[in-house]
Amino acid sequence: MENANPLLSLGRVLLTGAAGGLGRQLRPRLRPRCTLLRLSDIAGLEPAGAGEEVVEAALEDAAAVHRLLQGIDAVVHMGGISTEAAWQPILHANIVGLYNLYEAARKNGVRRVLFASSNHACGFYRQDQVIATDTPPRPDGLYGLSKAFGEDISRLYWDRYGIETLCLRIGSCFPQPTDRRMLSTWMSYDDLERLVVAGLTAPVVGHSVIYGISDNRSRWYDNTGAAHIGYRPQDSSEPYRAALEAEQPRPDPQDPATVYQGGVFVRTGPFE
Ligand code: NAI
Ligand code: 15L
Repeated sequence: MENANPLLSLGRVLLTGAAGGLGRQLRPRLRPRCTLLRLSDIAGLEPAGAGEEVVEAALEDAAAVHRLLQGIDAVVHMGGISTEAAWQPILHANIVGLYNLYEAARKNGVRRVLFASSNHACGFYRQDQVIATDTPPRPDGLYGLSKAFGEDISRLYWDRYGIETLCLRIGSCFPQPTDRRMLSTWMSYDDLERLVVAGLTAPVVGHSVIYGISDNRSRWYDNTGAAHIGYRPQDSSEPYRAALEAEQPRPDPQDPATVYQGGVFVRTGPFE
């Protein structure tokens, strides 16, 4: 954690998915910078501390989501189904939930959203390709499809209502890379914080896409088109390479999970 400057106020921020892996990382990192940090999830949360509000809400509950966005300046939207799953939960949390979120943003006058998209919106690009911030989605499953929907609904609300959204095509945000694929997709928690703070403080976001990755040597993503966000990753997967390559067998080059950027997601499911 760094740059915890109490003079830098991010305003009144809503963090959804606050009980999740990334939400729990962001909570203490954002709180010192916000006038108010409103935390929400469908799952239980630690009680509110100073400068916090805790509100349990299901994303598919339109009235609850409307109340959630009242008096909010910006939303960091981490909530929802975060992996490949059956259609019904994805439909409720990631499709209906996003519609509810953008309608609530419009009705409450919220000006900016950071939307946790995913590399799986583009999982069927090949690992020997480098894709850019204007590369269209190529989802690798229902989960990736729901993230592509998020990128599209946020563009609609920018074009029509001027609500800014930064779509974070997050790679693999975990304490450290744990397989060969993550040498290309990994983002550290400190870089996640840098990315979210950059997205909340950039003077102009409009509707933009940025890849959520650290400064990895091997990469499939080119963030040149998102230079206006001012995200400067400082970590890298490289220090983990030697141990990972020594521990893990060379993958089968014919396996679709090795051919495509989405990895095993390209052959996961379907689920009923
Ligand atoms: P997570 O699964 O740990 O957290 C998601 C949170 O959303 C959970 O606490 C869950 O209770 C909540 N949630 C699920 N359904 C809900 C509903 N219907 N209403 C309200 N809340 C609901 O996921 P994680 O790892 O923290 O990821 C956060 C976001 O970032 C997710 O949207 C995920 O798709 C995205 N992402 C994460 C990546 C990673 O490497 N961790 C990579 C790419 C994208
Ligand atoms: C994601 O979108 C998931 O939320 C996360 O759990 C990882 O599977 C990540 O992608 C990844 O591709 O490593």
